[in-house]
Amino acid sequence: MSEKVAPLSQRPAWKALTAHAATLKPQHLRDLFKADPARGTRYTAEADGIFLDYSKNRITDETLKLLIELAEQSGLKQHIEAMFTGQKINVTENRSVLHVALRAPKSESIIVDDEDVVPAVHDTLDKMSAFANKIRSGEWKGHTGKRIKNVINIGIGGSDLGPVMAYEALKHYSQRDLTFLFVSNVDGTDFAEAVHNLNADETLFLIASKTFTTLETMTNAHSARDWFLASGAPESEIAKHFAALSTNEKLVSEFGIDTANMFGFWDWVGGRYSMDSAIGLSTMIAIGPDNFRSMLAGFHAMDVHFRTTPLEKNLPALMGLLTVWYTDFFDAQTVAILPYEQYLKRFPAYLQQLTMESNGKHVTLDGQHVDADTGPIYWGEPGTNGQHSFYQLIHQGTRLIPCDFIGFSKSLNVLGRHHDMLMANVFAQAEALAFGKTAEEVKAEGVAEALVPHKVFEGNRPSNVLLAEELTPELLGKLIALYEHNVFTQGVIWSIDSFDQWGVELGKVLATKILGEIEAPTEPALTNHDTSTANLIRRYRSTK
Ligand code: G6Q
Repeated sequence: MSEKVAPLSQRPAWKALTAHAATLKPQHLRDLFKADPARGTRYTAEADGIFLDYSKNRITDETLKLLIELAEQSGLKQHIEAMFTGQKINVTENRSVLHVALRAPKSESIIVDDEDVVPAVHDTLDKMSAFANKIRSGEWKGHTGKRIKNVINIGIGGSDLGPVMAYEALKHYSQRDLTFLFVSNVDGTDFAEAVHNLNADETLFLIASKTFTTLETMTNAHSARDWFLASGAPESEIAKHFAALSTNEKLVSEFGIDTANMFGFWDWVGGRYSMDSAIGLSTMIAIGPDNFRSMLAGFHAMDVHFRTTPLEKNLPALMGLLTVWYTDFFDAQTVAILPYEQYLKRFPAYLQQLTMESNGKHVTLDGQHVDADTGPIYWGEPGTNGQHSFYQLIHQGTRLIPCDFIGFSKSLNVLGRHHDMLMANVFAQAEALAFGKTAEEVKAEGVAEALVPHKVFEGNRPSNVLLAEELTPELLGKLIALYEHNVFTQGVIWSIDSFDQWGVELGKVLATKILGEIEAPTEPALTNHDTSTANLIRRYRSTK
């Protein structure tokens, strides 16, 4: 995509939205609903079994029209095509962005640098399936002849958050005689607690690292190797207990991992978009190759929806545009992700990386300072737990916090009335946020005059409700792809590169330097640091 777009503030739709926002802001959702009896059914869209009710947003037909014009003036359709056809849209790294190829059916072909990437994707999936089946069936034996009972994924960031989230999300479908653990933090406690009471001869480590150079992961991987060897296992048996998920064959083999047990992927898969690549091997071992493939089919269905559906019915595009609307025209700084599904407890954490590492940028594709706010802060917790802690602020605080509620018609663990109670809370929360409670309503309840203002709910607080039938592997794939493309839509509007992450580099470089100073045998001068940092390093050195 070399085509230049005008800065945001110069796009006609942006100017129109600025004027429109001023007329819309004083309007209350109560009035918008009153004025249009069909609003609650009209502002809905559905794709592949995911129903989106976006009627409780502070929008009108005019808002939608202008947001879609903005998408058009920002070249959204062209950018979508550019991504799906393998153009190098990650401009700062000169890379294609093809996580969509990871779930493309065998019959498709996607050409990158004159080569069709789809066959290699399926070869890797087949290799992963054979390996996963051997672990699941017990055919794969550890060095003492015992079967593998524990699978430990060692990775960080994109090589951790997706696998953890997917394992938790799909635990219902997992093989329960296998234990899955995830080690990411360089804090030794993470590793120590993971292997506590485990037998090394029943444990398989998956070293998940695209680059195979990441400090935390390599440190943990070496500790895993030491732990394994300290159990009395000979070095020659490492191959039975270590596999690598990586793009770096050379470093994998230098580490001592048999490259027959290496599952590869490609530079066009970004870390935070990699949970459906070889990085998902732990997920595949947990839920089995068939379930993994149905998760991929779910991803693909949402990819097709995003690529082919007109924007007014396009779920990811609508959600992305609404996020731009609140971020830039209502000064909303955050988005709350509120899954009413315990299995999705790590979904908000996963989305934090997906959204904030992608769109936490202030420089446009052509190197200018973006002339609007970008990437909101994503956060959240599963309901109903959050209702008893932070929802107070969402209901009665001074900030506008758009919420995404996620719920399912069927529970995977039917237990008395639990599920109806859970879902009643989804609908109640979205209703309370939108419509609130007026002073008149509070007074009519006989509340003492002095307490009335405290008990008023202003309402007019926006939310989306996403409703699906049941949390299946396929549905999870759709849900993740929905947010991937939602993030993509936002990035296109802001004209930023959603696929690089230069902002994580500086800290890494400084940490390496400081590590040398911390471990230096004689007191280092530290004159290259500010006085605060130098003082902290000195204090740490003298107290550690
Ligand atoms: C994700 C980022 C980052 C990355 C980790 C791990 O998009 O690039 O979170 O996934 O830094 O990198 P490796 O997989 O190379 O160890």
